[in-house]
Amino acid sequence: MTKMTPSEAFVETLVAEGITNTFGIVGSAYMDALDLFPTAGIRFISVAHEQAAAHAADGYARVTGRPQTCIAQNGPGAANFISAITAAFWAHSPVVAITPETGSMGIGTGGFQELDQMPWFEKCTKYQVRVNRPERMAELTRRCFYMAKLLSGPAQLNIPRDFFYGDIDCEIYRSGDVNYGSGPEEQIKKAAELLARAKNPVILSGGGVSMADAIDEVKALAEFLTAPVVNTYLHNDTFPAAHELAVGPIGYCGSKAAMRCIAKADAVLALGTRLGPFGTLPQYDIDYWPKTAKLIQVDIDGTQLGVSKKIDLGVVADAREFALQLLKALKAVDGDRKKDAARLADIAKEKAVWKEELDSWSSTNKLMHPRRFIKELTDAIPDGSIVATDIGNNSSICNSYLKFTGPRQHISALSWGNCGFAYGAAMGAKIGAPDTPVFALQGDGAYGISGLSEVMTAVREDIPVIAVVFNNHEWGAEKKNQIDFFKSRFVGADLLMNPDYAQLAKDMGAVGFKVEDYADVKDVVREAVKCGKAAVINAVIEGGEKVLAEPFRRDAFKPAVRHLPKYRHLSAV
Ligand SMILES: Cc1ncc(C[n+]2csc(CCOP(=O)(O)OP(=O)(O)O)c2C)c(N)n1
Ligand SMILES: [Mg+2]
Repeated sequence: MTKMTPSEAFVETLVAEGITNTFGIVGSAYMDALDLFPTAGIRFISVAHEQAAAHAADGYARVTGRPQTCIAQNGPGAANFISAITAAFWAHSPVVAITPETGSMGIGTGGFQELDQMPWFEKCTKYQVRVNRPERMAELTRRCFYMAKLLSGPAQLNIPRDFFYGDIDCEIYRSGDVNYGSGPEEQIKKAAELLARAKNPVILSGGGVSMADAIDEVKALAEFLTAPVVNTYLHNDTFPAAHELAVGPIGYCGSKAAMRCIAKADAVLALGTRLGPFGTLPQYDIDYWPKTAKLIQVDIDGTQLGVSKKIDLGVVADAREFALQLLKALKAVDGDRKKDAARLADIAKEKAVWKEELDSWSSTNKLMHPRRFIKELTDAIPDGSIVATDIGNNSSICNSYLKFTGPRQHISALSWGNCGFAYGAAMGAKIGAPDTPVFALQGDGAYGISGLSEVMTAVREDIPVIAVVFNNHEWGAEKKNQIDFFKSRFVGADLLMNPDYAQLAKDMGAVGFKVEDYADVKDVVREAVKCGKAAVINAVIEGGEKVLAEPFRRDAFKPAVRHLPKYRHLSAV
């Protein structure tokens, strides 16, 4: 036991947990601890809005595979975390949100910046703790890191601000590691038998595969089974796109090849995925989910097994460990299995058909048709880059085009679907992978929510991310709904008077590029990567009815019914 202050215990525990960077906005509530950060070797990255701090911690955690932190002033600062922490929750990303709060003697009195922060974070964290005595600072800080790893999601460390002060005796050490292992032997055997019997086994590779660094193991499994590998929604990095068995992602704006391949499955191995319902909805009028196929679901989060689909086998396991043992078990039951040439040919055919169709959609020479621009952009992004994608029509169109070489490269908003995700996440990703080009792909609307102001952060903190702003002068994804379901009556869907984001970037000290011709895209991307500074590419693209992709939620709309005479003209029926 060593005598120290709770601030020292807190900071020393962060150091023991490997924290070298944290994101936030300076605040009096934790200033006594903040003062120690530089000496402790912790860089405090000062952002423009706490939402970006939490997205950055999330992006950093996804790229490094280790818990990362954000910290905020009590009340309004902590409240600004909420949307981003929820994104991390659904991404199973181990973010430790540090929320100093009102002093312990003032809780419940309605003092300055008072917020009951525990219920606020209850539904978006996997674990919460309020430090209830200063003596427990190190223990409960450490606990948050352990729980974030164990439950693979955000943890909240809530600290009454007066508990940073005093003298305590404590011991500093690192929390334990977590490994879910391969699952019970009989389940592995059952999975092997099920897959060995199948004529058309398909592997559905989820975020857990990327998080467990299980690509090689999935590759070996897929090759043994001659099984096409489908990525789950917005997890395009869970299998190398160049592999002959890679067929791309299902879900919104995904790959028709993936959808057609999984539709033919008589057994699906869903690895490292909760099978989120939005990610398996019909798309392009293809109702691809194979309802009669045997379904094996493997995830470290047992609470998610069988939630959205009826499963034949649910295994709580680490994707990598499970895949390793499954291959051994498959070899034991089906050792003579040969490469299935007919299936390989079918997969190649489906991929060729989809490529041809997508190319035909993207081959217009009309200046700055979004698909043509996005094709040029995704071709120009160097192999191995990390790409953070936002939510919007154009960032979703990217799902059809984005190809990755390895895990932890596609950092997306997933089914939390919040506009304003990408820039903060990209900043965190860049901190985690400083030698890798990192892109943030955002619509003009999303960029305005959280992007534009964070360029100041990237400049100030020298975080050279490359933002691409799809500047179509509209909240395109929502405008598409108004086109399809409200006879093009636009309310709040236009973004007129957009500034020149390239010029604005320059004014903020970043490098700015304006692209109005797809022929310039490759050069601009090359320049942006080369410049080594925060860069913004203002891509002025077409918008509107002719170019917008399918709406997100066709499934959820009903014809507009208006009974009152004053609204009758707005009725669709
Ligand atoms: C925080 C948040 N607010 C609102 C929405 C609803 N929404 C979904 S997509 C979208 C439009 C996005 O527009 P933009 O970023 O310009 O991209 P575009 O669709 O034009 O490509 C909106 C407003 C959301 N998903 N998240
Ligand atoms: Mg837009």
